[in-house]
Amino acid sequence: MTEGVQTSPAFTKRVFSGIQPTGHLTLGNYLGALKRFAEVQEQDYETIFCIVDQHAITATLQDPAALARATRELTAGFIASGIDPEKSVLFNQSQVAEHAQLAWIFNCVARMGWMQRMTQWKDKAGKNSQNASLGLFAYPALMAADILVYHATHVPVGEDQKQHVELTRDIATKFNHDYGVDFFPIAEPVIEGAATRVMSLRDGSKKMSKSDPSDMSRINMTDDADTIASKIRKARTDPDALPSEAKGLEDRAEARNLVNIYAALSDQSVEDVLRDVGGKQFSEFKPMLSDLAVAKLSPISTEMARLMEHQDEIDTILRKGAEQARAIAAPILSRTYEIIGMVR
Ligand code: AQP
Repeated sequence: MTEGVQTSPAFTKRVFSGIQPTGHLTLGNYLGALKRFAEVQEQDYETIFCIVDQHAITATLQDPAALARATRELTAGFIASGIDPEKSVLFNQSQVAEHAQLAWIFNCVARMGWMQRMTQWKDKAGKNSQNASLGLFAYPALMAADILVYHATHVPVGEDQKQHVELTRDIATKFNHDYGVDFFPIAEPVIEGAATRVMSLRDGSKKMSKSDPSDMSRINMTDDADTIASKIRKARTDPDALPSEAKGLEDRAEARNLVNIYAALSDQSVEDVLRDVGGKQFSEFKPMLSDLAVAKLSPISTEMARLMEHQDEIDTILRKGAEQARAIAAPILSRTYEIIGMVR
């Protein structure tokens, strides 16, 4: 057996998660992912975080200069949000070939029917699925490889990625069963906090997304204080005052979204927030939310801008992270090939 690779269920508690460099980071990425990553880094886990640039080319052609810039900006976003490259492995996916190599194996494990059921595939391919890339269809197999090439056991994500982590579990289970091994862990999605699904500021039924054509639908981590305040002032709401209990938000998607954002940014429960703001009109609540968002996000965007002036340092961090990542991934891939019968 390849040295250093566990095949028993006693896997190291290891976190893996990634973000696509597909545009400016949003408040949704921050609350659903980055803020959580910084928290788990301080807990009892090994932590591996990845800028998934190979996923970023699945939906549309990316301008090469924009992709390179977004990769560095996202790295700066990770660091400014509290990911410490001395404590966590931080790198971009394309520097570690093992992701794509294991993804090929998983393309042969996953079934067409599994992929066709993925809601992200249906949303992103839309009505014109014949014209979507094969990469977009196979996206979840690459994501499974991202996670399993490190034998990661825990995957912190926003609500929208839960289905992909479940598919990762299916792939691991089928591989283990097909080859009669207990080799890949059955990774757990970790979906916690008040803002696991931050919604668009313009439409409470749609996820806040980097690629939404309307910039007013999202708060970007690079927005300045005036822009944040203006987007929150113009956010869609209803005419009623805020309720004092969470039950009162049930049929009020936009109001619920703003309260969830407030709760997540202030590290409080929704119930605690409503105890303070219940009865207030949005004309009073929105400025409170703007002040809080600016206070929390400005230091991060200032630090991101500072880091972006030192691109060589960012590139060095990514290269070093990739070396550390390869040291974990290479023996796991090698053992995978042995299990399959691929001569080494
Ligand atoms: N609105 C959101 N609320 C909570 N979490 C979110 N995440 C994304 N949007 C929200 C979480 O951020 C992590 C990285 O996501 P991604 O960039 O890899 O892909 P995505 O989920 O498709 O994010 P976007 O912003 O919608 O990107 P585009 O527009 O490029 O598709 C994941 O953990 C995700 O759950």
